[in-house]
Amino acid sequence: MRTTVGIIGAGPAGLLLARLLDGAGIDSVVLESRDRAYVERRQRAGILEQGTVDVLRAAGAGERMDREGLRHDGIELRFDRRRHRVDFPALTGGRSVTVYAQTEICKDLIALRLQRGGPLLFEVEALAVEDPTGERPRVRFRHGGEEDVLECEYVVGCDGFWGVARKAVPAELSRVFERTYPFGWLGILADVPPSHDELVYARHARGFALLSMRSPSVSRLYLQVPDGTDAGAWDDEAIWDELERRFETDDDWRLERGPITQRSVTPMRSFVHEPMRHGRLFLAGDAAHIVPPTGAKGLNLAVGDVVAFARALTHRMRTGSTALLDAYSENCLRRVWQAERFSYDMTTLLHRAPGADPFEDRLQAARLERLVSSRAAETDLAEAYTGFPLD
Ligand code: RFL
Ligand code: PHB
Repeated sequence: MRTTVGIIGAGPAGLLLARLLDGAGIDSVVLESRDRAYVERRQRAGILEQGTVDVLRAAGAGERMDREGLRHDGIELRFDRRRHRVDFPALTGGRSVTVYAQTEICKDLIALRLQRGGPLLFEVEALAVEDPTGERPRVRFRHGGEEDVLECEYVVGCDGFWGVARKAVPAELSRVFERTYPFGWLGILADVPPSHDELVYARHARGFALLSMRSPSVSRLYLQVPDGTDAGAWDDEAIWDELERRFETDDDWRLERGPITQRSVTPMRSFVHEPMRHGRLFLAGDAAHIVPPTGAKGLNLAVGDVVAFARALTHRMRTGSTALLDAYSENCLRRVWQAERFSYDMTTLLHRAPGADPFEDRLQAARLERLVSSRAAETDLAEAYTGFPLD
């Protein structure tokens, strides 16, 4: 098999990249180790920055998002039983975010790709990227017990944190920057209308909680839990009781309960691999960087990376210049580190670290107080949350 761009992974990064290359008349092959149903069901992100929405629309993948996505003009910060709304358009000159689940983006992009005849190959596991610095890098893969090779001009590793692409960068050229956090998120999906019309980020002495949603009838909620928590260890009523405690306010706000249809625990980490390019191998999305989900940035960063790669390769095809491909890593990392900073700030602002001492508690309270009393501080949050421009 041969192609111009070999794409490993059919998450949002790989699927959108294939779509963008299609639009530019550049052929690609997408290899995905899981089956289609799995990829379409994997519950993850929910918040799209304005720039991500614009990219999906321009790629012709925005039709259902425009119909079913929910525009959100703010979030609520909740602490000490108080509620504070951050008004995005007022603080950013009109920017907002959209709630549209990652599962739905993947479904839309998969349908579009298959409609055009693919190639998008499920249950094909990439084993290694070979000769990434040569003229013809290869992806060795396995399908149905048989091994084969995909010959490419470029390989883009969109294979997430646990993928193989990153391993093709020699250790002596790799630099890894990392933080793990001593807690995770227990996430649930519940068949109940969201108890608030915008997201609620709550800091509580018992730990962080987040109220989000997937649609007007489906809620998505998260609880900070100790590292290593087993999702099955909590019964449904215990989850609702704990959510209720952490969202408590002094007014008559109430948390509605409903049947829990899915639950899982996510560990939290910050991770950046530099550089994001090695020869003709490019890393994009979670394959190159992870942010803790508190800032809702992971999916949006993945989109930024593949937009940058598609532009750079189109530029190379049209002009012969490799300038943008050469600048790929540096350009992406600038945006990545801003998202790392913001996600770290949000995480340390709102979570209760086990063993946090009273000094840290007071500092957290002071940071929150500052946020709700200074327009400058609030603007900083609103700008980062709604996203920095893609260029
Ligand atoms: P993905 O989605 O992990 O996709 C990688 C794909 O590669 C496949 N794969 C392979 N295929 C072939 N051969 C191999 N050897 C392979 N190894 C792996 C995998 O099966 C998979 O299909 O990475 P991608 O495309 O970079 O997308 C990144 C996003 O998924 C991720 O950043 C976000 O989900 C993060 N995230 C959020 N991001 C946001 O922007 N907004 C949010 O609100 C948000 N909430 C979240 C999140 C992530 C969460 N979890 C579970 C980590 C909430 C949570 C709870
Ligand atoms: C989600 O809806 O899954 C979600 C929303 C906001 C976050 C993280 C996750 O910060």
